[in-house]
Amino acid sequence: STQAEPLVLSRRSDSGKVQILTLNRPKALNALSTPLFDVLNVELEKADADPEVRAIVLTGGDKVFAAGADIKEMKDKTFSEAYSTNFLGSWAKLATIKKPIVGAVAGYALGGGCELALMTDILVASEKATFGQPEITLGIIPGGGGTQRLVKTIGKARAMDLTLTNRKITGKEAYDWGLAARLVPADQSVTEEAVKIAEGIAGFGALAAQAGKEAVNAAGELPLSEGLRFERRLFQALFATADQKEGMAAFAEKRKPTWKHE
Ligand code: CO8
Repeated sequence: STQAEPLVLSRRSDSGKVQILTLNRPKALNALSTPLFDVLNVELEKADADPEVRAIVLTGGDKVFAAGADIKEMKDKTFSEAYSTNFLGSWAKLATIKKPIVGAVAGYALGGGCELALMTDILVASEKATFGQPEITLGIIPGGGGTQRLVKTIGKARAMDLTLTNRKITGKEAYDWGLAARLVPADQSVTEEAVKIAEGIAGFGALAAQAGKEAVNAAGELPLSEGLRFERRLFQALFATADQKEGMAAFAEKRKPTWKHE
């Protein structure tokens, strides 16, 4: 890429506990590309490995999240190129990160943008956000997990509607349908709200946060009896942590806990 600006901006919140990653191709409405994911993936891995970072925010800024995969970059791809390079294979790293990720969507979250938003753990949407899967208008289908994660998140009827009709929904609808966890008024910053939420998570013990994320995500993979067993085993395991002793001692002593994250 000839771009001087990094494709993803990375900064730490004032507390030092939240890594804020901002998609940064404003002129292309943050269109997603393999070079962009190369940068994003490095930043995600750094944040996941850094013990000072307790939570991550993924945003496109307060104007647009991402208007999908870069159509200009992929329009001439052949099957053999796509297959031999495993096109999109590196685009789902985010879903493997252990630390909680708060997504912040303002403006467009279309196609791969919607799918990337679906990979975050807690999604904050602006009322004026626009979600959709316009792939059918291009002769393709969602390729970043959209068809699978939408069904699990909003149900088959609505997932089919988005996938087959190019229907767009607002942030308010995304919130009402359970795609977004929080709704932010149109005149407020989704990024600021997401950082606030991430700071809240960062104020708890890191092991409990990681275990909570892991257990909730297991529900999407396991049959109920196995999921319940997995949850109980993780619950029991947390009694081996200093944070469980500290959290419960602090409650009994009517004071604030001091987490050791161990
Ligand atoms: N790819 C490349 N460039 C884009 C894209 C895109 N997806 N979206 C916008 N741009 C560019 C435009 O070409 C334009 O560039 P230029 O100024 O050089 O002409 C610039 O961004 C501004 O866009 P517009 O002028 O079109 O802005 P408008 O406000 O008129 O329209 C829209 C905004 C409605 C969002 C319009 O840009 C649009 O329809 N964009 C394409 C949306 C789309 O079809 N997205 C789906 C792409 S396919 C996909 O995402 C496959 C998923 C792969 C898996 C991903 C896993 C995470």
